[in-house]
Formats: sequence, C-alpha cells, structure tokens
Amino acid sequence: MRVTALAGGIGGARFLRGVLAALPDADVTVIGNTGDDITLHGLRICPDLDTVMYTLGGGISAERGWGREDESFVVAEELAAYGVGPAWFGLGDRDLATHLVRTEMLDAGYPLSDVVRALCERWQPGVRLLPMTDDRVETHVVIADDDGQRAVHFQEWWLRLRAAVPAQAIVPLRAETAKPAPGVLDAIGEADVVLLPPSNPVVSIGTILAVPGVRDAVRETAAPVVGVSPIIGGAAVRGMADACLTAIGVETSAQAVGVHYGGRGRAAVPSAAADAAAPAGLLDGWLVDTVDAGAVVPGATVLARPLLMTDLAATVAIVRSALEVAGV
Ligand code: FO1
Repeated sequence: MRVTALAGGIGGARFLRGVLAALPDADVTVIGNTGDDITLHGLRICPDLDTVMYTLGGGISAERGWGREDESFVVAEELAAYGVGPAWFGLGDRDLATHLVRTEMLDAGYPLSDVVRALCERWQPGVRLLPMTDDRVETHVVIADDDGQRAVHFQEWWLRLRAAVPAQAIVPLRAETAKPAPGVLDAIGEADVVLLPPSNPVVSIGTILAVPGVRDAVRETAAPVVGVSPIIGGAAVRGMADACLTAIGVETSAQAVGVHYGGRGRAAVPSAAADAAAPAGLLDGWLVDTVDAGAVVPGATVLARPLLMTDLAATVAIVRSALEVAGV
C-alpha cells in the first residue's frame, strides 16, 4: 500500500510512528513542512524535517519531542557567553552537526531534497521524506506590540513570544512562487491513501498546502483523503494551534478545523453540476475524538474515536481508524 502523509513537527512525527507500526509493509512518503525553517549563525535549520527524521530514525529526544537524545548545549552556552543569541532557540551540539551538513550541501548547490535524502541515509526513518518544496519558504508572523507593528520569524513568535502576542497575520513568505519538490505531486496523485496527521492545521499542513499545486493535487487525487483532528474538546492537544487558528479566524474545535480543510463531497454520480456544487474541500474522512462526536463536516465522513496518542498502541489504533474511514 502506498501511503502519503503531509506532516509538520512533533504531532505529525508521533502519528507517523503509528503509521509505520500499523502498516509495516507500506511504502510511506512524508511531505514535510519547511515553513518553520530558519537560518541562525549562518546555518540552515529545518525543524519539522529534522523532527520527522529523528523521531522515525530513533534519534529524537523523547523528553522534548524535538532535537536529539543525549543532547548537550555547550556551543549554545559558549555563544551566550559571547552575548550572541538568540537564546530562545535551543541549539544542541549533536543537532548542530545536522545543520552543518545541511548548510554545507546547500552551499555546494544541492537542492534541499538531496540534502534530506543524504541525511536520511544515516537515520533510515523508514519513510521517503520529501520537503514540500526545494525553494525557500519561511513563515513569518505580523504582530503589534510596544515596539509597533512588525513581522517576526515564526520561531521567534512560537518560542520567544510563546504565541502569546496575537498574530495579525501568519504569512508563508514566498510560498506563492515556490514549486513542489520533486516527487511531491506524484506522491499525492499515486497514493492509495493520503493522510493529514494531527499537525498544526495552519503553520504545518496549511503551509504545505500553500505551495502551488499541492492543494489541487490533494483535491483531485483518486486516493481517499483522511485527516485527524489536532483539536480535542476545544483545545489543542499540544503546541499552540489555537493561537494559529484564531489568527485565521477559525474556531478552535474539531468540527471547525474539519470544515476549514473542507469535505471533498465526491458526488455519487460524477456530473458537471455535482462537481460545480461539490465543496472545494480536501477530506473524504475526518477523525475526531469521542468528546467531539457529533461533529459535522459537509462532504466528509466523520468518525469519532479516542485521539490521544498516549503511546504507540493508541497511535496505531488511530491510524487503523483512519484507514477504516478511508475504506482501505
Ligand atoms: N522547540 C522549543 O519549544 N524550544 C526550542 O528551543 C526548540 C529548539 C529547536 C531546535 C531544533 C529543532 O529542530 C526544533 C526545535 N524546537 C524547539 C521545535 C520547533 O520550534 C518546533 O518543532 C517547530 O518549529 C514548530 O512545530
């Protein structure tokens, strides 16, 4: 079975561990978000790609959910001793090696896809990990505070400001001219099932969908498309997805996020009229937690099942439910 998943960081990576455990023989392609990427100290850092690679490759810090296991922060301490920040972005010593290799390859002219492939040679994540694009797309956030209205990098808003300052706009810079990385559109079009894990629907899944061609590929794929709500009982399971949803005027609820993605509403009898009427959505199926049973997403089948990924077995059960509603 060919499975394609659009994934962000920690929540997406945890879900993917369940996909690999539930479908050990599947060919899994992960299209990773690169809008969180940032350049610090001259190094290109790709948090969501690294989180998927480390989590599935066995190098992730279980405690943090990001960065490396058995990590130290000596270089970061030395930088701080020089008064060189930013202190709000934890750069681990082992993690730095990944950024050095990536930056060296990018500077030598390799596209990000080749860099990801090379890094995954070591980590063997068990999936084909593709960046959403090889072009530079960075999510910046427009805020207004005592220093006036300005845009800050997503990481600063997320880590230094803890998303506590309302985002007036969340902008995936240069997404409009980005091209899907090699293999991305085919991975969506040729899949047997497409999954939207419980990643941040705005800055992770939303950013991937902002790359021209990706949203249409999901809308038009013959594969069933099933999403998993990152919101349970009106609250984000982890991270601050609620702050992002508020920024785009979407209520923090499982139903509202499902409606935001939209049902695909495949007409029983394809017809021009039906197509014209069909919602311009992405989803055939939408998993919500049992506390959100009763959620309605026009054009999609909603299934209520426990969605807390408390351990691998729970995550496997969620994946199985996604496959059940996908009918695969
Ligand atoms: N998340 C934090 O909460 N604090 C950090 O200091 C931090 C550093 C960091 C370094 C490398 C990396 O790959 C990820 C890192 N993250 C950190 C997570 C990152 O900010 C988020 O995973 C995403 O960008 C948002 O999903």
